[in-house]
Amino acid sequence: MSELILDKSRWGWWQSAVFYQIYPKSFLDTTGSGVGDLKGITQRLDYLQQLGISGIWLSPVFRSPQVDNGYDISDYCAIDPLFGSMEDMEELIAEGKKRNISIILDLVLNHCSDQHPWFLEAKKSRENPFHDYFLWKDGDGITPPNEMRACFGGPAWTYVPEIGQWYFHQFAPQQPDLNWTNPAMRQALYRAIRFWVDKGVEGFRLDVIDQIGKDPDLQITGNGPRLHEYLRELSAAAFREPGIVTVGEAWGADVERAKRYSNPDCSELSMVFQFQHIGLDQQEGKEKWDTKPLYLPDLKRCLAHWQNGLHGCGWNSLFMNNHDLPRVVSRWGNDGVYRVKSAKMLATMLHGMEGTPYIYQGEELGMTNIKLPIGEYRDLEILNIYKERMAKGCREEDVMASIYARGRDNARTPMQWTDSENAGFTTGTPWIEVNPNYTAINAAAEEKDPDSVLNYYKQMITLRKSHLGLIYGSFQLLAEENPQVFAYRRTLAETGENYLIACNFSDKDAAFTIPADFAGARHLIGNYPDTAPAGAVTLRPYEAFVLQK
Ligand code: TEU
Repeated sequence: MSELILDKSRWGWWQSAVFYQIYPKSFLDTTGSGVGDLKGITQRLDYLQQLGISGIWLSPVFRSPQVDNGYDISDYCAIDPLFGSMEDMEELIAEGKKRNISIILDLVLNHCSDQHPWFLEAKKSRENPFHDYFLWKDGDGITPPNEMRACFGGPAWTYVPEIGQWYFHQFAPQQPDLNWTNPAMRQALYRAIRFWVDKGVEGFRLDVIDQIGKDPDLQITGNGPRLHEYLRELSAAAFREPGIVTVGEAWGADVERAKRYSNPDCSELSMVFQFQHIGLDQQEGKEKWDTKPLYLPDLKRCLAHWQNGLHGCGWNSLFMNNHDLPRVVSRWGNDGVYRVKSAKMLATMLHGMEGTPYIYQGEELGMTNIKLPIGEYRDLEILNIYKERMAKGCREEDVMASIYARGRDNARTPMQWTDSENAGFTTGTPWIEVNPNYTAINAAAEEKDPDSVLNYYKQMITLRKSHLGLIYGSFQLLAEENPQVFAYRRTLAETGENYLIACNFSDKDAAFTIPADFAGARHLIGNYPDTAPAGAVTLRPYEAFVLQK
């Protein structure tokens, strides 16, 4: 059945797919440089095929000064030598296709690098043809044009004394914002995208796409007035083939907006990453940067709102973590004694819903966050937070506690392949510390252990692919106020399929009543060996299962 649904020439194939995010710096190093590379990804395609995924979202591998690990692109049509060559990319695409694994590239279209030739030209003079590719304001170099702050700290404006103007940047000063009001700039981006489509790339993740319609004069960053107009133009110009999958990163998306983004008329994108369930703020003053403790009823209500809001008129992406967010087992699960149980529970909760699931590398192993001394962190966001808060007089242990909870590098440590030195990630010195728990948590050990998190992910992915109701069924939240249990039904009227997904989010027993119509139901998957009986039951710590009736 899955082959039928996963026909990649058809629109919508990605609805039955599971995608896997690779953060290339930390995946697998084949040269001893200490940094992962494209050849390393090609080497592990068999591993990914066995996992059952249909596509790889590859964080940026384009030429870049790497100020923000590739999210600062200096050439959209070249591979950064750090990761290998164009031939390596062509080989990855071809080897991926042999295994029915699509390559989805990460397009950073809101901004580029200050080392991009466009910007180097633009800052030469106000008359330069590339000047208008960026957003400028006249000024004296002392007072920025307005109060806007950049996401990684400091003002959103940087002065270029040679031309007496400030340029606008929502992120680091080395990431100048592109001017989307300029049609020539937009066409230049579309040409770069077509370059990759012609190479066989089958999809794109669009970085901070809801920020392209910014208007610094009006102090607007996300959801600008022309945003959806730009997206429709982009889609028509660059994503013409029905098989191309697109997922936009949209921190500012609510359900109403997401319906427009993921409208089945294909006028914009396939789907967006929305962040309401993640419960973290994007920017707006870094005081709000800290993680919030999980309150399960809120998470359930939020996800239910998205499930029901997009059913039949849009499409959800399902994810719990990525390269910007804490590892989920450390955040919503339990990375101590219940690590394996809670990682499986979280997988059940996510993969049981309607939408396209995304797995962040290492999540399938139950990899955990790391805590490092400040000097071992590499991420500019962490380093800025540390500097800003220390300068304000915060206590160092408080600053570090925030960083341990939310810092991006905690989830960016190398993939744990084996129990040998550096987790089998590199023969050199890794660019960032390997989590010392690799001796216990690694892919080689999990492949051999039938009860591992890895083998559970494989089963869950297989289950999804072979049950239409888990892909397309409607969603109904159960036991909304229960503070420990997240349970829901999935129903596909056309085929008469009914599913019950029940997940205990706590390390205590939890009472739950299995609805009467599930008496005698089939136990499809679960993280405890024995089947739950019907009626009033006790869910054991982090217990999760899927029943079918
Ligand atoms: O992230 C968008 C973004 O706003 C993040 O900065 C996020 O708010 C923050 O990391 C949370 O702590 C995208 C990329 O995913 C991220 O890696 C880039 O740094 C950023 O855009 C700039 O391109």
